[in-house]
Amino acid sequence: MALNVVCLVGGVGGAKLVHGLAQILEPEQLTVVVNTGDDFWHYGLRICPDLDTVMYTLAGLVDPVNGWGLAGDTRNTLQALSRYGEDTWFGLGDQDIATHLLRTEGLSQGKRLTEVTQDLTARLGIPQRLLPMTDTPVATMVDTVEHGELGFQVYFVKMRWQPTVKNLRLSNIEAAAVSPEVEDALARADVILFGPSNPWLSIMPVLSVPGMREALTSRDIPRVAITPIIQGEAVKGPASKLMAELGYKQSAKSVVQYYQHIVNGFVYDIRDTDLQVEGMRGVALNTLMQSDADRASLARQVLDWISSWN
Ligand code: FO1
Repeated sequence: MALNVVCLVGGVGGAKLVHGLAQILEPEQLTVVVNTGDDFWHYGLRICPDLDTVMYTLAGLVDPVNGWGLAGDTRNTLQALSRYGEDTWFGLGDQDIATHLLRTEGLSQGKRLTEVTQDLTARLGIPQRLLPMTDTPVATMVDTVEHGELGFQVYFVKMRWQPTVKNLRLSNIEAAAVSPEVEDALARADVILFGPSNPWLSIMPVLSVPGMREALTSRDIPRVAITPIIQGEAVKGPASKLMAELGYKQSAKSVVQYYQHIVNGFVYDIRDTDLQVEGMRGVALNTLMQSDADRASLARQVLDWISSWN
C-alpha cells in the first residue's frame, strides 16, 4: 500500500527531513506543509524563507553551508543597495531575488500563495507537493525585553536572535484558514510528521491556523514529532535559548510535553535517555542529519517504526 505522508515543517532542519523523505517515497506520497509566519515584505518583494528553503532543498539547489538561499549565489544587488546607503541586513542573493520577483508578480495578479508555490516548484522540476500552511498573509511577531515587539526576520536575522523573548504573537492569524489543498492532503494522509523544526517559531504558527488542529486530529492516524533538541541543545537556531526564555526546561522532554495533545508518537535522539512519555509512543533514533544518507536513513527508520505500530 502506498503510504501518504504529510510533513509539517519550518526552515532548515525540517527541510533536511523532507529531503530524506523525498529520497525514499514516490513523489505523490509526500506533501509538505510549510510555516509562513516568517514571511515578510522587503523592498516590495514578498519573501517566504521557509517555503524557499524547502523548495531549494528539494530542487538540489540550496546553499549547503547556510541551509537556506541558493548555492553559488552572488550579492551584487545588495552591494548596489548599500551604495545607496541602505542597511542590507537581510542576505538576499541575486538569483534568489528571481524567486521573490516571480512570487510577488504572481500574488499581484491575484494568485493564491499555494498556486504561486505550485507554479514555482513545477518550474524547478520538483514533483512533490509543497503547500504554504495558509494563503492568508500572517506574521510571527516577537515580543522582546529589550526592543518591544519585532517582526520575525528583524528578530531572527537583523538581531541574530539575541534579544530576550517574552512572548510570540501571530498577526492576522484570525483571518487565516486552512487551504483546500492542505485540507485535502490531511484528509488523505496515512501519517503526519512534525519535522525537527522549532516548535514555537516554526510549528506553532502552522498549528495556529484556525481549523488546522481539527484537520490534523480528526482521524486516528499516526502523528509523530521528530525532536529538534538533542541533549538540551538545538541542532541549529534559537530553539534552546527560546525555551529557557519562555519558561520551559531546555530538553527534548519539553518538546514532547508541548506536542502532547496533538501527536501520538515522538522520535527523540539516541543521545537522550529516559524520554518515554506516558500515553505516547516513543523511539530513539539518530536524528542528527549530517549527510544526505543520514536524512534518508532517518526518514526510513521513522516510517518503519510507524508501520510497526499495528
Ligand atoms: N538567515 C540568516 O540568518 N541571514 C540572512 O541573511 C538570511 C537571508 C535569507 C534570504 C532568503 C531566504 O529564503 C532565507 C534567508 N535566511 C537568512 C533564512 C531565514 O530567514 C530563516 O532561516 C528562517 O526564516 C527561519 O526558518
